[in-house]
Amino acid sequence: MPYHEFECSKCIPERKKHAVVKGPGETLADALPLGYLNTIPGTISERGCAYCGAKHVIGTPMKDVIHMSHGPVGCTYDTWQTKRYISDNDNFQLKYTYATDMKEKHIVFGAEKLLKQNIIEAFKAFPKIKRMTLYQTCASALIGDDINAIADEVMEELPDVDIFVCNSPGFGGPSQSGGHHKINIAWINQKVGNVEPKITSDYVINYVGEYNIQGDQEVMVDYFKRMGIQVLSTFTGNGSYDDLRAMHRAHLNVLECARSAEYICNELRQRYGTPRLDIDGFGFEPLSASLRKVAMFFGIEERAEAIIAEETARWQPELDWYKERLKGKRVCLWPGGSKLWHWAHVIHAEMGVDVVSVYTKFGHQGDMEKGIARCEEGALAIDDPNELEGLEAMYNLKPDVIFTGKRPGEVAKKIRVPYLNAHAYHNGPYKGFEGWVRFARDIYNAIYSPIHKLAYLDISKDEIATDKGFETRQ
Ligand code: CFM
Repeated sequence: MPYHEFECSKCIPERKKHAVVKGPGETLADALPLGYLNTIPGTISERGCAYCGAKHVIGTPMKDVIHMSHGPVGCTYDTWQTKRYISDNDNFQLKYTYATDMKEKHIVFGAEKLLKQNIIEAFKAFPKIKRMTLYQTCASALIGDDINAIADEVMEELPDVDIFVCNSPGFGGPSQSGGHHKINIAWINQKVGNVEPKITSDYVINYVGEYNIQGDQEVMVDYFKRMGIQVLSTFTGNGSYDDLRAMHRAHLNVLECARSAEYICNELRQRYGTPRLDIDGFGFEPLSASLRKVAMFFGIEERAEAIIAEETARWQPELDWYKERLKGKRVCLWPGGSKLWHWAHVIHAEMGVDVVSVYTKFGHQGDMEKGIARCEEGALAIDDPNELEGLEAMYNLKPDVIFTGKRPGEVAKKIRVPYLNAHAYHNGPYKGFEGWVRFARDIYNAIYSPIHKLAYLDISKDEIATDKGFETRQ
């Protein structure tokens, strides 16, 4: 039986079908865990909500915009210290956080006036910024505040500003993935086609599903520019609001994270006939294949080959140095969504590590299928895990390192398992040839850092760490 039952979740029998072990020779059809369902009450899921997926993942990376949440101030918590989608606009989108700060009295009497006052105040405080995104939250959606009407009123009173309204309250889907979908569709419905861009090349793309985590977008855009390609917009990392209104004029949508942004690509294909090409910026081989595919579309293959040859010659020896030292290390690959399949096979092939477990917090079954197909036999695959399941898995699998987010990462440290931040990275960017070497270096440091010796120190026994292990203090 491929399903895996956690000891700690025996009291929640519905959880059983959310984890499987990839047995030898097993077909994927027998072994897919259930996915993208409502979280089972009582399991203390670690997912984000639909508002989080819309605002904190896709909306906020837009750089020249005031991002206003209409709701309690706590909804805006996820910002500077957890999100690292930097921009070349002095990180304006990360430095400032805006909320209308709804309180109980607004729930009773409504908060539309409060919202309008906040929008006008925010534009006054930053007179150079003329664009805003407005996010619905559970609190304002439940009382029925009409944020579209307020946005229209403000745009009439201040004709030089433009406001995008995102109706994706926290309860608008089983996880952040529901919010990805909603904001994709809202953007194309409200904004695409409103601006005509200046075309400067025969090769024009939108770079989609790329959020510039620690500079990923800038690395990739540099390759495209070296190939003579004009990147009309990036959806949305380091992206500009008005560039994204001109997405309809690209010749090709180059899609990086299919989990979060395939919806807008599919709509652009239907409405404007723009083809979609899925690529992968992680790992020498997938990245080289991706650059080749984009080049082949435009018939400029030799330009891609030149970049691949130059970058590989520069970085391959460093990657190999790390591969030598990381060979056979056991990894739990526990990101939120699509990174399980972006990374699963290539970290084994190019860095030598073995993937002993994959999980996804909100991925769909297709994501899990690709992830399981690419990880090692015997690996444990978990959908929407809770904290106790993560702990049990680490005790059983004894990984050398786990790649995950901050919250489960801190839990792992407590049981002395090193963790690497798969979401915001430690010392990124991780995309691009140099980025991939940075990733390998971070894994190496996570595993081999002498700091982990200190983690074994039991200060209640008055021990000290020495080169030979632990000794009682004299
Ligand atoms: Fe796509 Fe992302 Fe991811 Fe995602 Fe995310 Fe992220 Fe992630 Mo954190 S858009 S699915 S909702 S690659 S924020 S940049 S790292 S969980 S695996």
